[in-house]
Amino acid sequence: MTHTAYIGIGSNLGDPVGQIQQALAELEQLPQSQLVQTSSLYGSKPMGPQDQPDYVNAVAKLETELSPLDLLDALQQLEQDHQRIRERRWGPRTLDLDIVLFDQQSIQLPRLTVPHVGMHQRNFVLYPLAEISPELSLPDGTSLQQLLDNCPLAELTKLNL
Ligand code: A4P
Ligand code: MG
Repeated sequence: MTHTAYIGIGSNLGDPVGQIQQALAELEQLPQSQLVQTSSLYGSKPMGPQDQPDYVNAVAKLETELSPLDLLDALQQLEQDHQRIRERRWGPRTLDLDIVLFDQQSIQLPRLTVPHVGMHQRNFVLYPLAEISPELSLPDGTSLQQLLDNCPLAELTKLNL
């Protein structure tokens, strides 16, 4: 069965734009999956501790035959590949891949919560998501537009690459 998954991508170490472009190329190679759409890349101020570099964020839309946990495994493997390469030079945090939405499923497992718990507050998830799929809604019926109305664009900027 084919599922639609939205993946939130973030990086703030090394060469974040390069990390994300490489991650998108790797998502294209994911088994039993097709990368159908990607948002623009966005520059964003760090959420959480401010003593870290700005982030680059994007969202990708996948059609996949993988189960949610198999998809999570594949994404974590990609994260590890990036961390392994960069760890020596730049530190531990180079690529974050989060499953934002998986069909209209609500998933509560020890390893996986979908929709992603933080998405309501994260302009760097919501605006790229809206660029790809403005008509989306969450499993609880909340529309993406409602979330956007409550989440200021603030300092999120679309990068012109
Ligand atoms: N996990 C549970 N649900 C999910 C899901 N839907 N997708 C579990 C992916 N993973 C999920 O993640 C910790 C664990 O969450 C995983 O083992 C998985 O089983 P992690 O990425 O290894 O660790 P983390 O960084 O401590 O957690 P997390 O939640 O990914 O970090 P955040 O909250 O995303 O914070 N500011 C800007 N502007 N842009 C950003 O992208 N990102 C962070 C990272 C902070 N500030 C940011 C950004
Ligand atoms: Mg993560």
